[in-house]
Amino acid sequence: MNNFSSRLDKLQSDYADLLNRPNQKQDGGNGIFERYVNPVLTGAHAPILWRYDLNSETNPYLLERIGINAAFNAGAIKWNDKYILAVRVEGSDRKSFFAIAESPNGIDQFKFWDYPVRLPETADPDTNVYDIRLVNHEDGYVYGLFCTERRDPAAPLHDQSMAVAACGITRTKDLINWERLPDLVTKSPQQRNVVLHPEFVNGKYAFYTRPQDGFIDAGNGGGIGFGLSNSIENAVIDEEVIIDDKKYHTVYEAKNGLGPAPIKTESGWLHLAHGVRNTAAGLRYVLYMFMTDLQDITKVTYKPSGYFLAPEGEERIGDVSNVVFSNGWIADKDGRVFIYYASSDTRMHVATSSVERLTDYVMNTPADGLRSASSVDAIYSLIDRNKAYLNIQSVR
Ligand code: M1P
Repeated sequence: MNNFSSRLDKLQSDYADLLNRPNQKQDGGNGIFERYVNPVLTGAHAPILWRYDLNSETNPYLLERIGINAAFNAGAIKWNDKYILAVRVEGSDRKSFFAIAESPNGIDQFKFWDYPVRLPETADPDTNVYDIRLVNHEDGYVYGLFCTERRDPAAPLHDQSMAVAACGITRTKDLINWERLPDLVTKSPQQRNVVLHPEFVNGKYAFYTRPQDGFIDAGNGGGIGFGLSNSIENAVIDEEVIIDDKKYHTVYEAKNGLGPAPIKTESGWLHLAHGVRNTAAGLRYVLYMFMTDLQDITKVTYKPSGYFLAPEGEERIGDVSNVVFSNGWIADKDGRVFIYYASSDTRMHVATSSVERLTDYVMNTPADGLRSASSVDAIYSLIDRNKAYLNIQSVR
């Protein structure tokens, strides 16, 4: 066996082992959700066909020709009984693109489809696209709203990092052929983390937005906004209101952004979002949850204090460390919820819960009192209720 064929055998068997690796629930946890031992997708899950020229004449050393750096920030949808992720795949050239991966059970055996998504461009080509949110809208299309990034035309020559982020819109009926619509127009100079609400609101398309002044620094923006558009083919939001603002000394002090489209429950719309605060070690991204009213979807009815899920263990380390980010979850008909989240802009994980448990968490966790004394009050109140219930005598 020459070196080419032995390398190819090893490559193929390692790849098969990775794809077939079973995933198990981690022990312990807080009861609100379960984490899993292995990430569900990494850059190494990218098919060999994408990365290697497998012709021994044109690639006698079987060198990798196209490097894949990471697989993260995936949109999610249940489709033909399969758990589908629209993954942000990032090449070693730093460009992101979308690729569909599917699993029969939502927790392991995720496999990329043969080809990544060929996303049509607008007249103003995207430099980079990422963080797609898939929404099964009541108009019959599956929409993908994503961030499209282009160099800031006002950037001076010496600054090659200034960029403008906007919301790109694409739609499909088969997850294979994607129609590109014009980018969302709002009054904000930058938009990221834009999400389409799955239902019409007053006969209009409803968007959750995240207006921001700068590409990284949210400036006066940074909260989760909301706006309506008459059309999706030429989506324009004239009036944007903030429904969940960034706030001093919380886990969403610097900025926040909605994750996937909300899940409808009997008690309200369940939302998953990310909050960002600044630390001496850089930005820290965590996930948090809240609920909005079924009639007035701009009204936050419940909001637990603090984070729902924060980076732990290996999740804390990656290309952009100390980050968890989610733009995809799937609520199954039986009430199970699969929360897909990425860690440190590097890999994808799943956490499982249920609509019932998440609703209980959101409605019964104390809200943030915004002061240390209120946090202590909340603990006192819980201890006192426990002592009364368990009939334990007080010793202070
Ligand atoms: O690097 C962390 C995240 O930063 C951005 O999110 P936000 O706009 O909320 O700051 C995005 O680039 C996201 O993709 C990335 O995971």
